[in-house]
Amino acid sequence: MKISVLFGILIAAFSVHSQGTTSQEALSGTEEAALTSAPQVPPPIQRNHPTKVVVHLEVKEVVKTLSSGVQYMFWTFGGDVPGKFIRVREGDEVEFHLSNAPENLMPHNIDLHAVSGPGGGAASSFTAPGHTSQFSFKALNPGLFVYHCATAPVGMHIANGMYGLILVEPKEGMAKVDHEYYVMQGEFYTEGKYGDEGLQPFSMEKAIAEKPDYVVFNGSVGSLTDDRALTAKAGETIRLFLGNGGPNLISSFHVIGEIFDKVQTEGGSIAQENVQTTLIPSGGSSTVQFKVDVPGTYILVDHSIFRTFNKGSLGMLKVTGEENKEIYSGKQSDEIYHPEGGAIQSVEPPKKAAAPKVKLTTQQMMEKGQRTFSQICAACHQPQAQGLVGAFPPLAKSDFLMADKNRSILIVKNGLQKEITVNGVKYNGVMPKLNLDNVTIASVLTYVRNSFGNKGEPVTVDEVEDVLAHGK
Ligand code: HEC
Ligand SMILES: [Cu+2]
Repeated sequence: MKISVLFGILIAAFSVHSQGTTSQEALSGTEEAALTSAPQVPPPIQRNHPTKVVVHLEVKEVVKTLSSGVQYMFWTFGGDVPGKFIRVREGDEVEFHLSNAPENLMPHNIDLHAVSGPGGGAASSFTAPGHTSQFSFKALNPGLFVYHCATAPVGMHIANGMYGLILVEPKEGMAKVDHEYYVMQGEFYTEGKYGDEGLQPFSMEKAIAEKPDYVVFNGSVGSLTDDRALTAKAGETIRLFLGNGGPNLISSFHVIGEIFDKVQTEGGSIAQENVQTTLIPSGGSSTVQFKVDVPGTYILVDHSIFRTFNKGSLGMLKVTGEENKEIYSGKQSDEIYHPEGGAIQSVEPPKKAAAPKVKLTTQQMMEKGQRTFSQICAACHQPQAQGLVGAFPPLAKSDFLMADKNRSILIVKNGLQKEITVNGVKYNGVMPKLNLDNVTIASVLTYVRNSFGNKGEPVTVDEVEDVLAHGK
């Protein structure tokens, strides 16, 4: 008798407890997710029940400023690096629509670390230019999660800026703060050195060596400095949602002049207190919270400090308000922390040059072809066109390439997806359709047919037009 009563109480206690820890709440309603660009964060979730959240995210390949005078072809989730911030609630069903803009060159997908399922959604979201894919997942675990592109070559897609954060708020909500901001670190690997001007192609070699030229917050040098700094007033509380896209480096995130009152290490649930520097793994996150007590400019850094002063990982938090001499009695000055590069002016992305009416000389086509090769083809076919065993066929001394000029024009125009044999080795991969214009196709083929040990006639624009008109 007594035992069964006790048992009943235990069962009751257990079922109450289990309701509190698993997502048994009923799903109701549908809403479109509010997405924001860094450093903004969507507003806290007011719902006390899970719902269906619809996310529309568009991948765009865009030329933007990496540093003053330096442009880069970024691959983005939503037009900027990092990608849009997504905020949902524990237990929500997320219906994800990934669109790949028609003018893009590459296929893309998304792996969200908040997904419980194969690839984090990667295979289900694989999307060619001009297409939209849809898949759904249940946000089972609360936390701050990274998402990124996972299309081959994965490292290159991440290095070009394809990462962002998704916050799954715990069902009990998060403590109120005065400001929430979104800051995500990432490295860029360029052909030129830090500061070399112009449009900089991605360097696969430096990426493999893990030697970036740029380490930045929010996609560019100076994204959070001067009039783009984060702001607050003395006495206010701040929460930073921090992410690290990598693709290689670990961040030692620190705010000069502040101590984090709370840190949810690696974006997890349990808060650690009174922390100076928090490690953010590549492909990981950290949520930090602190109160700013006195006015001044606080500097956000990766405390692997050469990155900060020589590669760009420097941001600012400008705090206004009343001095409090008891907490800090000193002359306020940010001089010694002033960024060496100075202010960044935003630059309009250069317009895509219209196909020139003038005929290029073979020499000019070789030069244009070389640029196209290093910006587009090298990522897969490798910098010396030597190919990658089991994945990408060589263009260097390729019997397949040199055997049929017309066929090579069609491949570069339309992509290729069938079994082929190059120099006696079989390949069966996917070369995406690259949306190149005829001058570019002629130039890049002229270049590859006369480089890397190949020797052949140039390919003219007339030949390309002719082959494409007749489809053979
Ligand atoms: C995203 C990766 C990727 C990019 C970028 C790419 N290719 Fe390819 N390419 C491939 C794959 C994979 C194959 C083999 C396809 C198959 O097996 O059906 C291929 C095959 C070829 C072939 C025929 C095989 C050979 O070795 O001769 C040529 C020619 C070629 N690519 C040229 C180019 C040129 C020129 C560019 C740049 C304008 C380029 N590719 C960009 C992945 C790529
Ligand atoms: Cu991608």
